[in-house]
Formats: sequence, C-alpha cells, structure tokens
Amino acid sequence: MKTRAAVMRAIGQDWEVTELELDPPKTGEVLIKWVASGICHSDEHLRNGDLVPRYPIVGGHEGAGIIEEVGPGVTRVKPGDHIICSFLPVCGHCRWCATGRSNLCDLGATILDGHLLDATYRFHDAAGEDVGGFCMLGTFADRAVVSELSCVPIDNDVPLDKVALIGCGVPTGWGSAVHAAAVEPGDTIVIYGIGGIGINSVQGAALAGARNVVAVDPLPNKREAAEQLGATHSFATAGEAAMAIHGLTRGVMADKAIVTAGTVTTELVNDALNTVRKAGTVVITGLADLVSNNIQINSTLLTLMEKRIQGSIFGSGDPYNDIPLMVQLYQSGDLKLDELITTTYSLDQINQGFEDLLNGKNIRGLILHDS
Ligand code: CXF
Ligand code: ZN
Repeated sequence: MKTRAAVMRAIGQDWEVTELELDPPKTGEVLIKWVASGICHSDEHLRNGDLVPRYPIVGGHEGAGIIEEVGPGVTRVKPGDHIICSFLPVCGHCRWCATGRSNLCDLGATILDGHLLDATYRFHDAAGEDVGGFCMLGTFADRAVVSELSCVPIDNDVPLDKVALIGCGVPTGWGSAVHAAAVEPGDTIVIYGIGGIGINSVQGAALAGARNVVAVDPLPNKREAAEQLGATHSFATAGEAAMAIHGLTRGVMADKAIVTAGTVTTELVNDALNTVRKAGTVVITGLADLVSNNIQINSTLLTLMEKRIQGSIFGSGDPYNDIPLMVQLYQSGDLKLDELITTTYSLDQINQGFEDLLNGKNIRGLILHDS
C-alpha cells in the first residue's frame, strides 16, 4: 500500500513529505494507522547530525494509533486495538528485560538503523530504495509497519491525540524524576530545560512529593508552564536557581538535578553538579553528539563530594509498565497531557513544527495525521 511520510535523507536537510510504498506486516509485525505523533528534540538530532541514523529514514518515535492488520504469530494486539508505541522495543527475555531493566533491552541496539527485527525495511521510496523508521517506528507517516514488541495496547476510550505523548516525552521526563533521580518526599529537585521532557520531570517530581521543584529555562513561556504543572519556583538562569536553592535548603543545596535540555553541554552539567548537595545525583536525560566527548567535569570534586552522574533512557522505566501507568495517571487527573500540547500540525506542516521547536515556542508540538 501507499503511505505519506516525512523522510530525512541526509544531515541538515528539511523533512521531505512524500509518498512511500509500505509492505504488509511480516511475522510478529503489525500495520498501524497513526493518529498523532509528537515532535521531539530527538527527531531534530536526526537532522542536525548529533544522531546519525541510516538515511533515508522516516522520522518520529512518539506516537499512538490503531492496529489495522496483524502479521502471522502476533499475540499482543489485534486489529482495532488502540496502542501507544514505545520508542524502545521490549523482548522480555534478554538479560536486561529479565532483570527488570527493559529500557535497556538488547533490541534497542538498532533503533537508529530503522529496520525491523529481521533487519529488513517495510518503507520504500519511489526509486525503490529502502527507507527506515526511526526507533523501528516512523510515526511521521500516516501508516507504518512495526514490531508487536513496540506496541502497548490501551483502552479504546482514551484520546489518542493526547496520549501519543506517552510514547516518549512523558515517561522519559516523569521517569527521570521518579526512577532515575528517585525523588523522595521533601526533596529539593532542580530541572534544567522545560520542554516536552522537562515538563514531565516537573510533574513527576511534584507527584513524588518533592518539597521544592525548581525549573530552569531562559524562556518565560516555559517557566510559566512549569509553574502551572507543579514547579514551586522557576528561574531564567542556573545562577539564579542556585542562589535560591541555597536559601531554600539552608546552604545544603538540591538533592537531585535533572538535565533535560535539548542539547546537553558542559556548562549545563557543571551548573547541575554545582547545585546538588554532597552525595547528590545529576540525571542526564537530554542528548548531544553521539560520537564525541561533549562534557568536561572536575572529577576530583565529584570524588570528594561523592556526587553521581546518572544517565537515563526512557526515564529508566519499563515501557510495558510505565506506559499503561501514565495512561492511568492521565485518566485520574494526576498527570496533565492536554496542557502540554502547545501547537498541532498537519504532516505537511512538519518543518514549521521543527522551526517552532527550535524557537522555543512549544512545550510539545503534535502532528495530527488526519488534519
Ligand atoms: C531518544 C533516545 C535516543 C534514541 C532515539 C530516541 N529518546 C527520546 O527522545
Ligand atoms: Zn523523544
């Protein structure tokens, strides 16, 4: 069948919205009609060269939709099911899955290659070239064929155009606070960067009982959103935040920091390290260039103060547990999603969506596939 999709062909290009050929699902695969897809900074990293996938690739890794067809042997879902996709497939059997760390599932190793589990592609362009799907998904398309291991079925009465955010930004940010930083009641938490990830770290830290949730972002619209969704304080600069935290904690400083900025820098990580207390943790969730050493820190201070730097992927949670949990928290009103969606776009407006992301306009931009 044919599907329209937004394709990245090489570093630095615009997204090309074009018609692709889409093969039917093979064993263990499903055909999805995407309803909505979030625009995440990680997709921008495909374009700016920080993450270099195999090109060409259909972007998008944060999506929800409806199963239209299943291939042989599929047991997790059936046609008509509503699903959210995890940007990490979960096999359930590897060492990491078997020990409760399925965000580190070995199947995650090839998500930049864009092929499915049998190492072949379902998207093909007009010239007959194979086209990958980012994170084995490709949510910037009307339809895609994905592994059933990427799918998490949800109730059919949940609005797909809201819960699509639970494919990446929500569990990544929420889990960075709840799992990776292990926020405890009474904690003082500082979060650097309030976008689609950081705003959910704010929500997670607040729900986990942090006494002070301090949001840092240079943009007033981001600080305002943070304060509406649980931040007790917000500041434009790390320096102002550090001074305030000094006062709030009688000089002890923050228990944990979370770095969710779209691009992680030496300056940000050092701001975070200098703002946590002795034995405090700095969680790094944002990305940067995959192949160069991008931060420099003072290891002696790290040693003497017993501070920790903790990386976090998928919020250090289990996609099969945390995606349904996030849906329930949304349904109960404990997790806000509607308020995170600043602007919606059609697939044809995708380049505008990325321009708005880079200009800091959106908490989250969302592509609606039927619009
Ligand atoms: C990213 C993590 C690195 C690979 C692509 C997806 N996660 C969320 O945006
Ligand atoms: Zn993402």
